[in-house]
Amino acid sequence: MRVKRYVVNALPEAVSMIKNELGKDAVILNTKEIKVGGFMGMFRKKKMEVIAAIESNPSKPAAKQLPQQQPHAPRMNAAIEQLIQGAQMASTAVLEAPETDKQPPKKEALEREQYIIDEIRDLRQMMVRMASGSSAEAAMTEALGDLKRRLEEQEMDVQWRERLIQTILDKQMEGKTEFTREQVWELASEQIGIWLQPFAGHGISTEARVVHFVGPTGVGKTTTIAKLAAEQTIKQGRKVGFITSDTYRIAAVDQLRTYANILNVPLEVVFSPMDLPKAFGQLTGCELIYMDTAGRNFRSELHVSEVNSLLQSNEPSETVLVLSMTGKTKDMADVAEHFRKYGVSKVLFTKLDETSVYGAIFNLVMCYELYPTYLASGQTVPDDIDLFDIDTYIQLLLGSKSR
Ligand SMILES: Nc1nc2c(ncn2[C@@H]2O[C@H](COP(=O)(O)OP(=O)(O)O)[C@@H](O)[C@H]2O)c(=O)[nH]1
Ligand SMILES: [Mg+2]
Repeated sequence: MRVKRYVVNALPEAVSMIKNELGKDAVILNTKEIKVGGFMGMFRKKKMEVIAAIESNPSKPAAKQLPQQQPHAPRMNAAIEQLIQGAQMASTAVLEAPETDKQPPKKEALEREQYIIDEIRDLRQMMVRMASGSSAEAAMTEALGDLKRRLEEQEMDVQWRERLIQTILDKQMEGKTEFTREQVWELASEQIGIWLQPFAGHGISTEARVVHFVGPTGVGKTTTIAKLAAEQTIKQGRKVGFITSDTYRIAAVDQLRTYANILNVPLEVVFSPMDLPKAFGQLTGCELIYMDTAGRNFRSELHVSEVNSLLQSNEPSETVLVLSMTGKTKDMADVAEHFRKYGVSKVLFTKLDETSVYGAIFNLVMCYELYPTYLASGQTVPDDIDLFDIDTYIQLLLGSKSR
């Protein structure tokens, strides 16, 4: 029989040392609290002395026999069993030993037995906690993996994706979270909500008498104007007027004129900024004027500055950049960047019905500090438009929290 003494801080520490050095068949014969070090009897540290033994023909150390990938739990259980065995042996040995001078008295032996039983109970609890912790961690890792994939699919910028994941990991470290997919989704939506909050809920200013709509060709400016005008005239009972400077395409004026006729709204056509004062003069009776502009190659700053010259007015006014969700990310970013330079801060996204990828909204809002006003999701005038709402948007972005 080979016997070895270990001095450790706590029992679990000894268990792994014993298993490595003496193998899985080793048993713990005795444990006791001791004090070591110090100076003249002071500053001594509490330690634990563990005596373990193995039969003379021991099996190989357990750690080497176990495959590398073996999960923790079975090894833990083996360790618990071993400890119980060891403790039983130790306590039986102590109890059955004749009471010679060298043996501890019976009372002490009983106390020691109780001590060992308590230790084992603590150890078992600790191991159960560790085992359940590792399965929760696996669930967390899976949920975070799902979230990462979702955000990638949604084309959320990588820097924001990483920040979001980090925030969730931090929460996990603080122990403030469970590890389910639902919980991870909730944390993600809470954080995205915090980021978007400063930009949401503004809509188009009710103070503005003139609202200009700018943006690339075909994004849906004219259709959007018709939708908003219908809402203002029919539901709010306000007097609305239209101005269009989109004279590049013959059909463009006709398109707005058709809506103007349906809604019974006056329309003025301007060919240059010089025509603007006259047009405003014609619309003095209107509480609200929507101005349609021609879509140009707004990836070029020159065209942006050109349209900007049309937007001058002495009235309280606001300019809304219209972007289609079917546009390419890089093109949308270029347009947003150019218009941002000219002070345009409101944005309206169209054609949400033609995509299932919504990250661009978040990216543009955060990157250029744009205020999302409305989301349009269809060709039907006036129904297919809604005020931007954070919760609805986050729901689109993150999708269902259950698989
Ligand atoms: N699917 C879809 N089509 C839209 C939406 N908004 C506008 N459109 C369509 O996009 C096309 C271009 O719209 P238009 O208003 O003329 O764009 P503009 O050139 O920016 O004025 C038209 O066929 C519209 O019906 C939308 O939210 N969803
Ligand atoms: Mg148009």
